[in-house]
Amino acid sequence: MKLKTLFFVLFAWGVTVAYARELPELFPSPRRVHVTGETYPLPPACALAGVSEADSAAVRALKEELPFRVVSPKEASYTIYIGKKGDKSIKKYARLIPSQPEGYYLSVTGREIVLAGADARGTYYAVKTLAQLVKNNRLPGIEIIDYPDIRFRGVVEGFYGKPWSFADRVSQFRFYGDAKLNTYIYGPKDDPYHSSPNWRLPYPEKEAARLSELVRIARANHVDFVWAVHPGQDIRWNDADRQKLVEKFEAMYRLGVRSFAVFFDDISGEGTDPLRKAELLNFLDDRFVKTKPDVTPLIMCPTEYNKSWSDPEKGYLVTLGEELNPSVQVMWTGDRVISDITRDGLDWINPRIRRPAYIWWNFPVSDYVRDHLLLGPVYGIETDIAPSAMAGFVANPMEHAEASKIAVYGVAAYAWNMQAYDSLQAWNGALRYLMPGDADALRTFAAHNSDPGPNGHGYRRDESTEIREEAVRFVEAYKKGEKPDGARMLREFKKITEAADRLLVNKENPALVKEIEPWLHQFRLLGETGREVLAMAASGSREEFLRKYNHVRALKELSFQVDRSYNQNPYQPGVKTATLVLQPFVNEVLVTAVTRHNAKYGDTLRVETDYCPHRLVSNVPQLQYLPLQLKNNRVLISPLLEVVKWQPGQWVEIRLDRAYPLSAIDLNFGVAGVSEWGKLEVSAGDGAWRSVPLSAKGTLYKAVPEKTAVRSVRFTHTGSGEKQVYLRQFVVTLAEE
Ligand code: 14T
Repeated sequence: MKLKTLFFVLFAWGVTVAYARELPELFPSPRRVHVTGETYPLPPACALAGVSEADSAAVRALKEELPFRVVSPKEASYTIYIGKKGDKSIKKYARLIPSQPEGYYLSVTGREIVLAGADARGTYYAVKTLAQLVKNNRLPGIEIIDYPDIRFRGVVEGFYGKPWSFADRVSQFRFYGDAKLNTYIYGPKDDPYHSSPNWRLPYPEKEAARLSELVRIARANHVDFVWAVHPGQDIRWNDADRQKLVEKFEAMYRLGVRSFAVFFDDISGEGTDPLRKAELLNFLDDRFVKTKPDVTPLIMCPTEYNKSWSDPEKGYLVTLGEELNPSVQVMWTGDRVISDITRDGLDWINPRIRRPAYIWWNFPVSDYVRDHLLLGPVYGIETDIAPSAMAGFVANPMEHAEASKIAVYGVAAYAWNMQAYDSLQAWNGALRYLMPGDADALRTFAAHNSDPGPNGHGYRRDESTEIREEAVRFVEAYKKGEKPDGARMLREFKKITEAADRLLVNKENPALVKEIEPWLHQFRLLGETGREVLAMAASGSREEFLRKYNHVRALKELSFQVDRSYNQNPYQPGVKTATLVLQPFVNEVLVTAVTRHNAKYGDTLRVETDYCPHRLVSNVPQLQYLPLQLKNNRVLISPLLEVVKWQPGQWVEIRLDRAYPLSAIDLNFGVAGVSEWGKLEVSAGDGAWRSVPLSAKGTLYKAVPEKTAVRSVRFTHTGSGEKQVYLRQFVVTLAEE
């Protein structure tokens, strides 16, 4: 390298570094940025070149987000050139525009701004980036060349539970515009007109009007509103039903929808057939999608939508890969229903379906752990995947729309620029975006509300990472009989109460506060309980200990009341917070403190933690890791939404911590005829089992065992052949003793 060039490079680099500090953080990270080192005051008046031709959403965003006064070219000393490749206004810059769809070239100098898109959406994104560049009413001298890694990026509203509201969705679309997300797939499991049997019916007028309005707002933010149908549970492979589908698509088209999907997830029976499915989808593709030039490629979700469910013998995925029109996009959740997205995982699926998978990432969805919030950083999506290995990347969110933005922000950062993805940076950015004035309090809350707790999918997240080691150290030392320094733990619990209080009265983001409010109350109680438990551990006098002990009991009862009063859905009712590290910390310290106190003073104080003493044991793989719930005198297996494949000889057992008299056992596997292939048995715990007869009412089965004490209850598949059932209910009710 010549000396002159070297100096130049070092100089340019120095300027870049210096101004990178000044530069507002751009989100998602642009691909190439060059700052000149200058900054300029926002021009009060400027001419706009290209507005008549340019994308209308881009022009509107420009006028809304930047306070310019528009003047005629003659009066102006400053000009904004806006347009897309091929437009006259930006002809001079055409060779600087990246060729990738949605890409753009942006530059700011002392005399002009150039916003040049590869296409209309690219122009819009150039404006969105420009808006982020304004800081203290100044703009930096800058050049940006930018484009996304993944073509379709966004959210699939695909969860079970209360669908998002109109206001939720409007707020999402604005956010997607800011985050350069271009896709929203509408597929709420609990919308009757999306799923069986009502998918055949048109939306009632009022709902249709609302959907139409949503489609319009999505479009104004350059978001493709994809309407999905979920017909698999009762579809018949005949002409009548395929016409019904076309009719429904036509009706949605009239409402403004230009993107469509067909989901075949979580179904059993006829609808799973891959050949028939491919036939139907190709029909829809040929007769509907391809006849309308403004409709985007059809998307489908297979029944075997993850590796653990795919049966290599039956070749389901390969059939789809071979038979489906090449333009049809195929969704995929990874190695499991809920899992990391990895390079190896994509290397496995893509050759089978003969196209890059369209990722349906089941995060931060919480429909399988509805008493928890998933607010932690986005991680477990690999950054060394070739962008071309994924046709799309959409996240399935929580029913809490605003709170889901934390994770969706991370997904947006990842899908735009994988190489630059930094999990913690995106997380912090999201917290500031949602609550600029209370980001620290929100961080404290989110840091302790990220793990879903034990669940049937075996999916876990880090939680309380900054205090975890300290918590372990404290408990270990305390149990050994040492007097560990609790200052750091105490500080954390104080921070928790402060954060909860501040968030409870926060006025910046009322939608978010409303969603998380029950958890904030629970979090506040945790902060108090933590402090008092630490006080018990440190306390010298018997009187003080008793006072703290009584307070902790009161706090625990209050926490129990919150858990029983809010979020009473039938699946995982209640409100849980900080369950991975801090709740166990509180319980361990409490139990140790009370035991020690009892020994020292001869007292008989009792402790109740909400830990479930009973166990589930099973050799049915899908049931093995399901948590048990304890509700008053009822012990139950957390219901599962998926189809459970049950092989002959396999059983599921509730093993109680000791023998109890039972008043009832209730089973609901979502199917009738259960007693023809299975038997229910109880045991006193001595290894001997006796059968109990079942009485049926539809799919509900009930047994009332004799009043002898029972330690274990099990149900075994004693028939032949795989059974497909739903675990709706498995409840053991303990009798009064
Ligand atoms: F279509 C799929 F890719 C998919 O993930 N479908 C559902 C989805 O609607 C749900 O939100 C998500 C998380 O619970 O998982 C899928 O549904 C299931 C899958 C299960 F294994 C629901 C319950 C299950 F046990």
